[in-house]
Amino acid sequence: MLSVCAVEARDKPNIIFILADDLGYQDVGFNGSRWFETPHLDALAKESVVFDNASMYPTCSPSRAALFTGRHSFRTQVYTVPVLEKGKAADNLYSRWTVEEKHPFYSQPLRSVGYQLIHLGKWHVVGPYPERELDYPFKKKLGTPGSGDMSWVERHKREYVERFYPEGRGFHKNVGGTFWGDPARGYKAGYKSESGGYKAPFKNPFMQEGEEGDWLTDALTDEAIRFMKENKKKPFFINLHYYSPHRPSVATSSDALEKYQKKVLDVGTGQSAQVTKEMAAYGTMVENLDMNIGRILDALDVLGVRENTIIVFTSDNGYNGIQSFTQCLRGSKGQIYEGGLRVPALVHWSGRYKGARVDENITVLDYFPTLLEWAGVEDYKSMLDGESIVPLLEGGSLGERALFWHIASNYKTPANTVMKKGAWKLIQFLKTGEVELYHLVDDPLEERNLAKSHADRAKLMLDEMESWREKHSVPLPESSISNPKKDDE
Ligand SMILES: [Ca+2]
Repeated sequence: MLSVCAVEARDKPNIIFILADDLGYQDVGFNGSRWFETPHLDALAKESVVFDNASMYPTCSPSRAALFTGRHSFRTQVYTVPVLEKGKAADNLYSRWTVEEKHPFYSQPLRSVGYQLIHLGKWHVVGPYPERELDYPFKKKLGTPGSGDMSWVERHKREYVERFYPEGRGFHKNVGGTFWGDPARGYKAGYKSESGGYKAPFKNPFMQEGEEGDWLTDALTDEAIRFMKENKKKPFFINLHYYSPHRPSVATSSDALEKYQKKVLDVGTGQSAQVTKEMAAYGTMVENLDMNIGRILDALDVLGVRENTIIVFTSDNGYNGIQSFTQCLRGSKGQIYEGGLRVPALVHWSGRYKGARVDENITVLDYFPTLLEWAGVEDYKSMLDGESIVPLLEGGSLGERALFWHIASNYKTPANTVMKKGAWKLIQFLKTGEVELYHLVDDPLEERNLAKSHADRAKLMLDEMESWREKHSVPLPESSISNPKKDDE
């Protein structure tokens, strides 16, 4: 009986889920940039299914909570990065940082069917003080220890907090994952430190310290390759969630920095001729990330497991407006316009899927059910909000789906619900009730709000959005125009 199970487990594909942090849709060559240098990804994209309309949430925390659980923000109560939230309590449902145990992570069912799993890099789905998150909803936003304050470390290695770490969620190993949203947190000077946590010493208490000159992204890749070698005979799952290229923007070398500072204007994307030092440094980090993806691909070839390994590559939200630019999309990280939501996304399985570009909408919620299908998990009973994208990978369609984002706290955009259906996108701001309607094919820059000129379409979509909120009892901030409690006042 044991040997039968072993054979079945070995036949499952290996999966590598590579998540970049804050990498914009057009910060890669395969989506039209002539400024960024991503030769390995561009070559991979030619043999992959590339998604042109893959959307996440506009910030890290809600994207990662939704990715791991396959559930909407209002279920995990993670709407925005907690420390970034702005404004009065009445205008916000303040976010959790720690995802509660009642929401299973995809790593748990994958482990149950025989995968060997490692998480590397940014985790961010546990808060610094989970014990302060018991009394929900919160009266004020959550806080965080200052940069360089390591007083939380020992507490996080104990039982109560450990359960919210990768090993408590089904992974066999964690390298570098903690509550940190960026790697500079070990340094008192934070973003102003020369290292930024990218250059050793990393000061990350959840991974082995590097030697002078080591680069964090390279070190995480080394650990991923080691794990592949150790587990090449078993199905492995590598959750390679790089910290890079999130701020702080640290140049990989002075030569690389100089190269990006001398770049000429890319006419297509508008990526700049007068580049800031920050953007040049970010360019070096994107190039380094791409080089590391090349290393992963080479390792798969050397181990002879490429044919049976699925690679997902994407980013957790749009580009940070301080680090990058495109003239082809509106807005950036933190905003619900396409520059904030849309990310590069590809799926590669050389043994199975042909290279193609897909324009159907997919969201962060679709990965969990897709992973279950790849892993052959047939008896998963827990609730999921997305759909497997396997039909799209095989040249089919998922039909015209209504997709939703509910962001009930304020950061760069006031609290809102967003709905996409085909090329149409409706935004309702919760406090004012103001509505914006865009046709993303005719108007990719979201410059023409059609809410008045296409009032019938806007009403139809608003009705569908309100029914969706009603059906799922989606909570609203106290000051929301649609909040029934507000009407009673
Ligand atoms: Ca991010």
